[in-house]
Amino acid sequence: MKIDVATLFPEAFDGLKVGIIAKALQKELFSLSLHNIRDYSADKHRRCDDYPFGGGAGMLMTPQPLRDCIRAVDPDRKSLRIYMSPKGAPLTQSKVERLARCESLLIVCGAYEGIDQRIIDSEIDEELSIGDYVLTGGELAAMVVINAVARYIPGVLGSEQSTEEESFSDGLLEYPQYTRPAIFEGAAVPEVLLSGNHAEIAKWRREKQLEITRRLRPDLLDNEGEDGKR
Ligand code: 58G
Repeated sequence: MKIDVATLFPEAFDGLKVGIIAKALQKELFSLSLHNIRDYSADKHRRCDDYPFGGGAGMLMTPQPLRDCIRAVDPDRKSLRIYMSPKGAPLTQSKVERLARCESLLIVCGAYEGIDQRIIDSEIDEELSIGDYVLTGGELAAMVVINAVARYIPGVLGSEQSTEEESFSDGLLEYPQYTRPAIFEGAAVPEVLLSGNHAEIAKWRREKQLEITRRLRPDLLDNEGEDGKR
């Protein structure tokens, strides 16, 4: 998997240079290339912003540097081109799985009050949102996508961790988990987990998943899981 990012703030992606994602980049399990949109500005002052037609507060990203950056990075339109935006389609675990199956992604990060609509219309394949809130730039949202996608790349997670057996893989919330000691500040681990009866443990976990999902996220039970996984 190859991931390209177009951004005015490549330094923001230092946030990916720690932990499991950093290790995966070192191991070259996927590549991450950051492209500074400002380097593509034809303006003598390298400006990338301009006033919105029709008026209104704030500035927009001007189309020329974005178009030239996107076309330089992905000249043959081989990448799935994503623009991070609060009006994008919500990012879900099943969308993450689909993105992880792509050969290459190009994630475009906006700034100011957003980008010229003509760039979205002519250069972007998908507009994605990480949630119903506005950020000052698309960088944090792009890092969320990259982090979530990276977990599906073979070798990124340890063999003991799995993307199959986790929250959302069946459209339900996770069951509660416990480690040693068996009693902590007077609170005991549920007896069944110490029983060694794996059928009983599996049954208990599934019941807990349903109970917790019913209580905290009943909306998730309305369908049969995002991709009919239940
Ligand atoms: C209003 C203000 C609309 C992604 C700014 C668009 C990006 C939230 C998300 C923008 C983002 C999200 C400029 C800054 C997009 C542009 C960017 N905010 N919820 N902000 O995924």
